[in-house]
Amino acid sequence: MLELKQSWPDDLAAQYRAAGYWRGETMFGFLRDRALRAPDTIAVVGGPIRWTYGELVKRAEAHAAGFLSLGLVPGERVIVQLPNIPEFLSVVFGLFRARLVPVFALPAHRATEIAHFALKAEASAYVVAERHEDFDYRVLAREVRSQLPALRHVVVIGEAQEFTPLDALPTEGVPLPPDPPSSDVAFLQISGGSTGLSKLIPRTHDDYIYSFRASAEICGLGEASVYMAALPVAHNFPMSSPGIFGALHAGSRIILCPSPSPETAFALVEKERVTITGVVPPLALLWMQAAATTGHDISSLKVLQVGGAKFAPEAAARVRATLGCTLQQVFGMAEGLVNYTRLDDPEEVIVQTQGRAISPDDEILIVDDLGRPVVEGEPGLLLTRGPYTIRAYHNDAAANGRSFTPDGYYRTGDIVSKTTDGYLIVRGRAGDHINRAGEKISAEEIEDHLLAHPAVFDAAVVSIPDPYLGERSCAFVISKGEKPKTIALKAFVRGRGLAEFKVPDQIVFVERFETTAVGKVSRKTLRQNLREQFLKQTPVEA
Ligand code: AMP
Ligand code: DBH
Repeated sequence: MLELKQSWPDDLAAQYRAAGYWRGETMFGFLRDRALRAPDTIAVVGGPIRWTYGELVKRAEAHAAGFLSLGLVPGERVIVQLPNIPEFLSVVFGLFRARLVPVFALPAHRATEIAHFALKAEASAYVVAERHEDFDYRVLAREVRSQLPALRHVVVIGEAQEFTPLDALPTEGVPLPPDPPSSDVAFLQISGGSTGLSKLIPRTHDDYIYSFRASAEICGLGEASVYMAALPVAHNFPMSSPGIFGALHAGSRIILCPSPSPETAFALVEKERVTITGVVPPLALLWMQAAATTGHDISSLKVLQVGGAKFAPEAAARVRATLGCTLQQVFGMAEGLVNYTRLDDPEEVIVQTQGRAISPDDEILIVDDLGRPVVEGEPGLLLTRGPYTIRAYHNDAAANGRSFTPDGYYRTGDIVSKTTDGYLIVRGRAGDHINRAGEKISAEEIEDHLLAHPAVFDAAVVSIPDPYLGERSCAFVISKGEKPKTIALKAFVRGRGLAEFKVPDQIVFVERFETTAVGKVSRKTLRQNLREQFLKQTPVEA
């Protein structure tokens, strides 16, 4: 098994410790400390379940014993694919307690993605809930297991069929290991996959805890706060910005919302007196529209965070009037750097910018294509390093070569400009990914799947501005032989075992792709040309 590593140069690590960013806390340790101080405070509410901090820790310890009883040993990787249910927390903290390493998959991921994570992480176990939103995860688990016998255990919350029910695992009688060093990798987070398949992001206890502890402070979380997770909690935004982990660190109450539809979310805001939550821009638009006619009292909501994709200033300007709360823009990435507008920033900053970095030691470089710093205020490529931004992906030398500079900056791929106060404004991006309502899709990955179809000669996938999603995906396809039906081609991509959000929204058949005189054109230029031609012929509102 490949060792899990994430390290910073010694002098910087020493500096981050001296500055009090890295305090030696661990993922299980911070929760245990919280539970010792306030055992009877409610930690999490989901469906009919309400667990106190004390109960959550007890359940996590029981699961830790259960996982180890399967013969898993500390350091082994466990894919966790769970929806917004309280067991997400008890299982994940149980894994932390057992020094097993969660790999966070989203409920939307399907066989191709799960198999990729399992292979790259060399996972030996997979935890799912029996079903969620009409999808049976046991069917998915069966498919993945048949491809990957190394995935020895499937643990199911609910009716397990041939797999292992979480409930049937022993809850004691297995010795638990001592706490890990806080510089250890605690888990693997998933990148949105801007080129090719998603990459695995090793985050340490030290760096991740710093990011969500500081985030909780920026967001004003305390024991009286009620944080609602409306997006899938495995995603880095609702997990850590400040998310469920930041909320637990601050001793707040977490409400797990099963679906972000305004009806479901507003009902929970009213019932649980939610004070803060986070959504992606398309949901923010829906919520603002629904607020006008809702019968629910959402006046407890003080902060609406919006992030994952660019929030248009015109929409941002309407948040306060429609929802009666403060907008906080969040521009972050699972690789590290997170920027926030501050709650007391002037309205203009809140509306016009994507915020400023968490840490005074976040280094922000904005450069041109040749790597030279741009003139202050001008747009350029964002490079960053700092106390919670990774230096390397797991098990992916090619991506590491592309994504990090020799002096350790992460190349975000985002094009930003910076105000004189250090606030970032996202202008676009360099890479060829589609940011579909905050879900990142790699053009290359989808092109590969289209090319697997016998009637597809060539394919290029581009982003098209979409008034609702921000961007949608459009596949330009040259067919060979008989032209397949659009619907059949979409079904084919879906049938390859991909998350639904990756199925092209639109397919346009073309006769050929333009090439230069020598008949050569880079994929990047090709995608750009196709997008421009398409937009010229079919103007769309952005
Ligand atoms: P990932 O690396 O998969 O976690 O995706 C992070 C990417 O999402 C960033 O690099 C941005 O491209 C995009 N993103 C996140 N938040 C925002 C935001 N508030 N505005 C614009 N883009 C965003
Ligand atoms: O899009 C993201 O990945 C993201 C957005 C907001 C993120 O990782 C985060 C905040 O932490």
